[in-house]
Order: sequence, then structure tokens, then C-alpha cells
Amino acid sequence: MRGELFLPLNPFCTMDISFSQDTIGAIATPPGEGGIGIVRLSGPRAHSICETLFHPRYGSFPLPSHRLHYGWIKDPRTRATVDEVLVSHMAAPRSYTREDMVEINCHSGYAVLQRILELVLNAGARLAEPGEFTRRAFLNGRIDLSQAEAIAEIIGSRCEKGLELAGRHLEGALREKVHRWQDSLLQLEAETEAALDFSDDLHGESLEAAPQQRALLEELLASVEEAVQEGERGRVLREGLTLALVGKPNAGKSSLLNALVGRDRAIVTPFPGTTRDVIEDSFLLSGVQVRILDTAGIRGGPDAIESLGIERTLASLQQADVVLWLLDQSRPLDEQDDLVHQSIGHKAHRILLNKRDLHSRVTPQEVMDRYHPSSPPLPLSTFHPHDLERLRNSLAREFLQTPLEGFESMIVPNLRQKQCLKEAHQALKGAARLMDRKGFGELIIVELEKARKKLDEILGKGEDEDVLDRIFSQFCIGK
Ligand SMILES: Nc1nc2c(ncn2[C@@H]2O[C@H](COP(=O)(O)OP(=O)(O)OP(=O)(O)O)[C@@H](O)[C@H]2O)c(=O)[nH]1
Ligand SMILES: [Mg+2]
Repeated sequence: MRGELFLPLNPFCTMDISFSQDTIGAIATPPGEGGIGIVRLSGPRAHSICETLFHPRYGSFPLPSHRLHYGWIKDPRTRATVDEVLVSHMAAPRSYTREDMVEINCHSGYAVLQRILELVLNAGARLAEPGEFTRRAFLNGRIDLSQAEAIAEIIGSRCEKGLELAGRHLEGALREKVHRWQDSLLQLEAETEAALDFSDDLHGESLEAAPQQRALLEELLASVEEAVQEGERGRVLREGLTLALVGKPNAGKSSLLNALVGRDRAIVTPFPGTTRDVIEDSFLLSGVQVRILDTAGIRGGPDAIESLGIERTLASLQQADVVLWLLDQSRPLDEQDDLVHQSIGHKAHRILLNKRDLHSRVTPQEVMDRYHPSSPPLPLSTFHPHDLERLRNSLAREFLQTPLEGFESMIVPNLRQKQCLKEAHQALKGAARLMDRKGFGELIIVELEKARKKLDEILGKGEDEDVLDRIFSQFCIGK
């Protein structure tokens, strides 16, 4: 991560400062040939390890921090030149990990990157674990866990909306919200404790919660609930929408897949039973990633290979958020269509009446009468760009309008964060129930503390090693 993403020391961060003793190294760029590859180092020996192999063209060691230095990497044993490079040194604590860091920008090729990494390891660095640079940034208090997760999301992001959400989390939007909730919780706890002390002075006569405390708790409950709802409503913005194309053989499923993704992804022939396996691709819809699954046509009594394909079709059906059921309006409805209808069951689906350019043998009314779908079928032809545009608009309207409502100010917690929020909400509800009765001050405090602990976990405070291992293992080596 470069200077523009550097965040100042965070005065609110309560995590342990635990600078590591060992120095780690890894290739930070993806494998393959390219203009630039980077080997990065972090830890107390980063600078001295660099000194053993880097020969600056200008100046000498110690290298000034936060500058780029031009020179060569040479094998310290043979003095042979390995590559011409630019090296940056970022002295602790103003670095990604808050430790001393060195990044060697060399040419990107498999052998050259491996060679430089080997020299770095020979000089005393240890190969970094996946996500270890970011884990150190977290452990050293530069970022909280929600920001670390945001970094993984930015790297894995394939669509504009998901990227925007992750960017907001990296800036600390969720942390700010959590801190605001915690401030209110602390205030509530302090007031409840003060009321308890006061009731002690009255020789045990307990007091009812003041109306303003109840109102503050209600506000908190509503705000946490809203964030949980956002997590549910905005799930597709984060994870994308999965569509499955199903229908009887030859209905035009593969043609529709090709038309939506804009390339010849699946084989299309006039013969029923062409697609045997599930074919997956993706496209963007209003800035959201849509994963689309083309499946084998469903029909009864097929051969063994085809029935394996149909089994996979049924599995894809289950995975999908929405099923697009293609009917061929140039052929009358038949028992194969009924079989597809049965397979879809109660899954959310839309019916498309394909091949509207041909003579019609099925009317939308017939489809309504036979299958009673929740919305009328959409006639289209996969050959007509205008129809495809209409389909895209209708999908965006139906499945993305709600998730995108108020997008600019949305936080959209991920699954882990949402779980913490739900548990915090549960504890707050417990506190509210107790507040409505008289004399439970101490128990109210227990519930409020429970909620505060759950909110802490969102930022990674108090999370156990297993959770951290799981999160950071999803990163690549070198991040
Ligand atoms: N006239 C017309 N033909 C179409 C249309 N869409 C697809 N087809 C044709 O229908 C035939 C079958 O298309 P596919 O896309 O292979 O159908 P499928 O549903 O994937 O078929 P299976 O893989 O066998 O289940 C091909 O000859 C396509 O060119 C359309 O809108 N109009
Ligand atoms: Mg097909």
C-alpha cells in the first residue's frame, strides 16, 4: 500500500502494540511476466537485509526514508548483478505495517522475483504467511479488523459497487459508526451506575430508568438494527447476484448467456441437449457483479450423460438467487415445461418467453393460466439487442433497486460483522426489557457490557486467534 493510503496513528485504537521480532519477506505482485514486480520486507532487519544486496547508484546507507532509490540488486556471494531496481525504504512507524519496510521494485519475471526473494531469505528474512503484512498492520494498531477485511475485499472486488463499499470500510466508516454506538453505550452504563449508587444512598430503594436513558437505548437499538438490515439488503452488492438459466432443451439458454456476457461462451446448436454441464460466466448490471449459470436443458428419460447434467442443473438452481426460466414460444407448452416448473419449485424465478421473432405458439396468458407465476412472462428474442436491454433493465429494477437504495451512505457489514451486530442487538434488547422493570440496574449493566464486547469484536478487539487466522489466511502471500 502506498503513501496516499497511509493513515495517521489512530488515537482511538485500543489494540495491543506488538511489533514483531522477525523480519518477513514475500513477492507482493502476482506471478507472471510484467513491467514491474515487487519483493517486500517488513520487520526490524528490513533495512539491514536490503543493505546486503542493494547497491544504490547515488548516496549510501542508511537510505533516507520515504524516498525511491535507484540501483542494482547483486548476489552478495558472487557479486553478480541480478536486476536494475528502484528500492523504497519506509521507516517505522510510517509504513503499511508500522514496522521498518523495504520494497524492491524489479522487473517482473518468475526467475528474477524468485532470485531476489531467495537472496532476501538467505540474508535472514522469513517467508511471510498469507496476509501477514496486513496482520501486522492490524496487530500494530494501524488498522482495525474491519479495515483489514476491506483490504481483502478491495483486492477481490470485481465490480464498482463492491469496490465503493470496501473503500468506505477502509476509510474507517464502520469503525466510526461502532465508536459512536460505543460512546452511547458508555454514557448509558455510566448513568445506570450513577442511578445504582444513588439508590444505595436511598438504602436500597431502586429507581426506574430515566426516560432519556430509555430513549437513548431505543435510538441505539434502531441504529444497530438498521445496520443489520443493510447487511441483508446489500448482500448482493458485496457478493454479487447469481442467476441460473433453466428451461427445456433448445429453449435458447446458451444463446441468452452468450448475449448477456457479450461473447461466445457456450456452444449453441439447433439440436436439443447441446449443453451437458453447467457453464459459468459473469457480467455487470448497474455496477453490480452478476454471476450467470447456463445449465443443461431439463427433460425426462434422457441418456446417462444428460441425466448427470440435469443433476447439476438442479444443484445450480439451488445456488442461484434468482432463476430465469426460458420458454420457447415457437413450440406449444408441454410436459417438459411442466417438469422444469416442478424442478423450480418455490425458488424465486422470472419467466422469459423466448424466440418472439418466430410464429407464436404460446401466449403470455396461457403461461399465466398454466403456471401462475407472480409476474407476467417477458417476451424476448435473444437475437434482438433491444429485448436484451429491456431484460437488463427489468432485472436491475427488480433485484437491485432495493439493495441500491441510499447506497451513498450505506455501510453494509459483511457476514462476520453482521453476526456481531445481531448479538449486540440481542443484548441491547435484553437491557431494554430490564429497563422496563424496576430494580435491575446491575443486570442492565451486564447486558450493555455484553453489547459493547460484541461491537469490539467487529473491530477485532478480543477476537480469538482462530478468527484472525481464518480472516488473514484468505489474503495472498505478500499482502
Ligand atoms: N429464432 C430464434 N432462435 C433462437 C433464439 N434464441 C436461440 N435460438 C436458437 O435456438 C437454438 C437452441 O439454442 P441454444 O441457445 O443452444 O438453446 P439451449 O436452451 O441452450 O439448448 P440446450 O443446451 O440443448 O438445452 C439455436 O439454434 C439458437 O440459434 C431466438 O430468440 N430466436
Ligand atoms: Mg445450451
